[in-house]
Amino acid sequence: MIDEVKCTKTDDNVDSMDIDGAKTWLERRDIKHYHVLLEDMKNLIRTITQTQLATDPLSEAMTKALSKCRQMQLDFSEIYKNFDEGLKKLPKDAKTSIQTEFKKIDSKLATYIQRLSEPNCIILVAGETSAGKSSFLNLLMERDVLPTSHLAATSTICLIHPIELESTRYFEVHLNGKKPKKYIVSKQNENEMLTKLQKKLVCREERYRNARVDIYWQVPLLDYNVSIMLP
Ligand SMILES: Nc1nc2c(ncn2[C@@H]2O[C@H](COP(=O)(O)OP(=O)(O)O)[C@@H](O)[C@H]2O)c(=O)[nH]1
Ligand SMILES: [Mg+2]
Repeated sequence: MIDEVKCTKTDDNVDSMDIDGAKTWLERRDIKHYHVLLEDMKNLIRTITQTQLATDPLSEAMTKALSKCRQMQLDFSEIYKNFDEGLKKLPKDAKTSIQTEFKKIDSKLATYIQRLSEPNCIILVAGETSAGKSSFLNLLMERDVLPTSHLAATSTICLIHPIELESTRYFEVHLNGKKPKKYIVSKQNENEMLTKLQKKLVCREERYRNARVDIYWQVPLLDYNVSIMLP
């Protein structure tokens, strides 16, 4: 079962990089080089990522935790499946009395089994105001994306979704009952867009009550099926 656990990034992303992708990857990390050939750039990227993975204890801890989380998901899924099978085999009257006692048990079991089969995992970052949550997440994103302050700063729920290294960064604002609005972040407008994003994250206007902002950004330490929630 452990073979199904896939929590670490592989070299696949580097293999499929084109020259622009490789250049962007190196530029974003401020890595100076004199390579002109794509293959040379890819080799440099492979060396950097492998060295980082091998020496980064945080990355190792994160991989272990995610792998454990996935294993627990699979174990729970197995328990629910066995329970569901067992329920089906019960004599009719016993089954009916269980269904009366635990309302909608069949559909609940089906929902849980379905949810547990999805590899997505949300990491909740919680702590007191000024504990350093936003600062920590900015470190993971390698950029001051979230506002930080000794006073209460982030007041809107944030969901950070790691994206591929060369993918375009963007954020989506979900206001109550409205179609989400998408803001694309490019190399040219990055500062301006981050200022806009931070304004939205600290906004205390009534229409921002229960708002959620989804941020699509590179998080080199995390796999793509993990999201971070900052309530
Ligand atoms: N000295 C120190 N200050 C920190 C550290 N992390 C965050 N801060 C500061 O503490 C304040 C609150 O941090 P912030 O990330 O906004 O906390 P949050 O409310 O939990 O999101 C900011 O002024 C940060 O600059 C840290 O590790 N050491
Ligand atoms: Mg904060």
